[in-house]
Amino acid sequence: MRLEMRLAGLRSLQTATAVLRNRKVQDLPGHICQLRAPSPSFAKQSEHISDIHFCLQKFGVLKINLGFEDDNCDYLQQIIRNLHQQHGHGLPIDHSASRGWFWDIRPTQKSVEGSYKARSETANSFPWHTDCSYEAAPPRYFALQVLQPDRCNGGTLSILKMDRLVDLLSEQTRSILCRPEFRIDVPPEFMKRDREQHIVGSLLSRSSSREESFVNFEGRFREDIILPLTRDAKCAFEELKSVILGPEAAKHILDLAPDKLPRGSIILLDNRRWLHARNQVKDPKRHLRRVRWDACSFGPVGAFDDF
Ligand SMILES: O=C(O)CCC(=O)C(=O)O
Ligand SMILES: [Fe+2]
Repeated sequence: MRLEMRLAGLRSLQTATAVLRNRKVQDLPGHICQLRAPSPSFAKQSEHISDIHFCLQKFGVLKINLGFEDDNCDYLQQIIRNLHQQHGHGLPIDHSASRGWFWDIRPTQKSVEGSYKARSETANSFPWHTDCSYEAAPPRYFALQVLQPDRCNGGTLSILKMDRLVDLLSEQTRSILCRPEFRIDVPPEFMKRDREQHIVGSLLSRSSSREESFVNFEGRFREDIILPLTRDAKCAFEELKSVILGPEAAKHILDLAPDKLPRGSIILLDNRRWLHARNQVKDPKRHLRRVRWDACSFGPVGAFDDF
């Protein structure tokens, strides 16, 4: 019987993970499910693809441990094609003709004067954010494959579940964050001539999950490019920021240091249900490869389009 069907009706995460553990999915501390892909052929097995889809839907996070060398990311490419074919995920958007679906995250040499480097090409820390928050249709999922972890005690990826933050917000703040009263600027390195330089939208969106009876929230966030457009939005944004940086949220942060994300591991995340951050990269050879897929529109769009 299919895993989804066996799990239908299960209410608690603990029960679900216990069922998963009996199968071939293990649980990392902090409830991150792990799958093993012992050989490249796993990318073609529909049961393996169903397990990945299930974990992404249920938990919004999953770690896959590869049992083989794959610096070309062929396995990852194949599972995304199969998630598309078998479970309706949208395919990634090409970064460019030469880079295709994949983007290298690693510190590069200084860029040519006047041109901007993407921040993923620097060694800087990234505060809490969701990817592509400035897009009307941000990708639902992204994956990072570790080619070279940071060997100098830097470059740790941390994740924080959106629901945990929303629990800490007042009901009024939640409602305001769901209103399209925020300007979100396209960062300079992604600004293209003749293209929108900002969008106006909400930071939260209520989504009724198919499996659970309660409403949960999806979010987008990147502090340096968000401008609240009303007095209410400004207060709600301040509350959200203080909750993200506060002691209660800190209890729920999962730090994925290199011992948890070694070479050959892939972390897959729901970009709307988890925030992520990275501390400063110390190893100049740290190297991850990123792919983002399943872009779809986020929440209601702007009533303040003239801002
Ligand atoms: O380097 C990392 O661990 C994460 C990078 C990241 O968040 C990004 O490129 O958006
Ligand atoms: Fe990111």
